[in-house]
Amino acid sequence: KHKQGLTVFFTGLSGSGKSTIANALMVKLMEQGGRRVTLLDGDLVRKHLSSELGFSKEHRDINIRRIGYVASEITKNGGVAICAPIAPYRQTRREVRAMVEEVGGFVEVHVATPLEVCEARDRKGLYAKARKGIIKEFTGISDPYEEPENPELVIDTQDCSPEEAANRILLKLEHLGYF
Ligand code: GGZ
Repeated sequence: KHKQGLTVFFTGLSGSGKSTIANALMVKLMEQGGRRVTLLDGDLVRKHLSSELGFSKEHRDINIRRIGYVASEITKNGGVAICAPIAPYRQTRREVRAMVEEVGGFVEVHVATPLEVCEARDRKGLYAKARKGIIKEFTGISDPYEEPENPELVIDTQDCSPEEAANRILLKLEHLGYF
């Protein structure tokens, strides 16, 4: 297990802090050295891999399956893939887990910042637009988010900084035997 490839799969609402924590985790893993780390951030995947897709259930599922496939290839080759999409559907996350677990490790991290907090922060103004109906099918407002039932780790950003969150994940990875 020590040298095995691994996918760290974040899931959570828009503005929950997934990207920030994923970046902090990537920096820490790179500092440790040893393993190649690839960050598949939601925004960059949308730009480079899924630019033709919208936010219907069908399109989100295609997006998540693409991310899962790339993550499984990285994992198969002994690398570390960090993914940070919303990934709102339980069944689709389950499919990705199954695909990755065939070739290595899968660690699901639920960034469980409550909707009220994400909406109050509203860093990009998207929640305001979603409330007005300017953005349709917005996760948490007018589209579902199915909470993970058995994630390896739950992080609430109200009681820890991105730095602390990344440390908690590192600790978890050590306990699970990946490092
Ligand atoms: C949710 C949306 C939507 C809708 C645009 N619903 O906070 P952000 O801006 O930077 O991250 C969100 C990102 C979500 O893309 P994902 O690929 O992670 O979603 S999924 O996993 O469901 O495929 C948000 C922005 O895109 N965004 N419209 N309607 N988020």
